Amino acid sequence: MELYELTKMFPKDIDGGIIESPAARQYFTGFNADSGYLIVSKNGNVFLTDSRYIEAAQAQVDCCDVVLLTDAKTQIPKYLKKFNCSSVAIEARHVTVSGLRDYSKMFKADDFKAVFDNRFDKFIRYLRCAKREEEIKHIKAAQAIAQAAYDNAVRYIKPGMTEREVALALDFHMLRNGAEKVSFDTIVVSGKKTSLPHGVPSDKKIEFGDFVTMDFGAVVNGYHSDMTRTIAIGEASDEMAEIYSIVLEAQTAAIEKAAAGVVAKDVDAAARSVIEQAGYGKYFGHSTGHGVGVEIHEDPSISSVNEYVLCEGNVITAEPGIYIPDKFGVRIEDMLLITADGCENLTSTPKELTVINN
Ligand SMILES: [Mn+2]
Repeated sequence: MELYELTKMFPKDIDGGIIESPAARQYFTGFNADSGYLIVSKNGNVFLTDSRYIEAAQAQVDCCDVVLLTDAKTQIPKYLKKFNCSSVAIEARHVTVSGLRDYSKMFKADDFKAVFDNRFDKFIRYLRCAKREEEIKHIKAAQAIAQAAYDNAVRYIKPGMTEREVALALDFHMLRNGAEKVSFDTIVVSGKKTSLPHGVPSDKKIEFGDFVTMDFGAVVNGYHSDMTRTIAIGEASDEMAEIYSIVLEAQTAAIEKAAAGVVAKDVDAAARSVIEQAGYGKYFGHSTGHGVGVEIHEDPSISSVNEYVLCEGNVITAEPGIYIPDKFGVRIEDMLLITADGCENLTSTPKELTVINN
C-alpha cells in the first residue's frame, strides 16, 4: 500500500527508485535488516536482501517479492529493465560518494538516467510523517515500556546513586520488559549537569537537592518512543520550582496548540513564547520537538522555521526546556499523536514537579 502511495507521487521524469536506507527499508517492508535494496516502480517492486536475512525476509515481507541478493551490480539493472525504468531515483541523503560512483557505473552501462535531486527522499519522508494504525500501535507499545521503566526508577533513585546506575536501570527495565533495544543512549544527568540538554551519564553521584533529568525511550518492532522527565531529589528550591513551572507551562501551550491543520512552527512558537515572556528565551536553544517513528528523530521537525502543516497521524514530541549554564536545567517531553481536532498525548506519566524522598 505504501509502495503504491510512493510510486503514485513519482513525477513524469522518475520511473523507478532504489531504497537502501535502513529506516526507509524498514518503513516500506516492515523488515529490519542491515542491508538490502528495495526497488520500486509503477510496474513492480522487489526487495533484494542477502543470505543472512533472506529466510526471515521471505517469511515476513508481503509488500513485494523477496529475492536473494548475490550481486547488486547485475541484479539491480536486471530488475530496473524488467520494470521498464529508464530514469531511476536514488536516496540522495543516504547514498555515499562511493555508492554514487557504483550507481553511475551500473547505470551508464545500461543507459539509465540517475535522479538524485532530493525529490525521492522528500516523497519518502513525507509518507513516513503520517503514521498508519499499525505504526501507532508499535509506538504506543514502546512508550508503555518506557513509562514502566520510569515508574520503577522513581521508586529507588536516591542520593548516592550515580547517573550511570540510573541509566543502566532504565535500560535494563526496558530491555527486560519487551524493548528490542533502547531508542538512543539514555540520558541521565543530575545537579549542574542538567544544564546540558544532551549530557552523558557519568559516575557523578546524585545529591540531595539535585534535579535529575532522564531522557530515554524503547524500540518495539522498529518503532521508537521518546520521553523526558526532570525530578527533584529530596527538595526543590524556589528557583527550581519556578523554572520547572515555566517549562511545564510552555509544554502545555505546545500540546494545546498541536492539531491537524496547524503549522509546525506555530507549535514551536506556542512553547517558545511562554519561555521568552518569562525572560528565559536565551536558555531554550533547541526546537520544541520532532517526529518519531522508525527513526528517533524524523520529520516533521517542530522548529521555529518549519512550515509543514500537521496532519492526522503525525507523531511528534513536545519537549521545551530551560538550561541555565552552571546552575541547572529542566526539560519535559511527551509524545503526541496528532488528531483532527487536537492531539492524543501518548505519554501519561505525571508532570507536576516530583520531589522524591527514597
Ligand atoms: Mn526527543
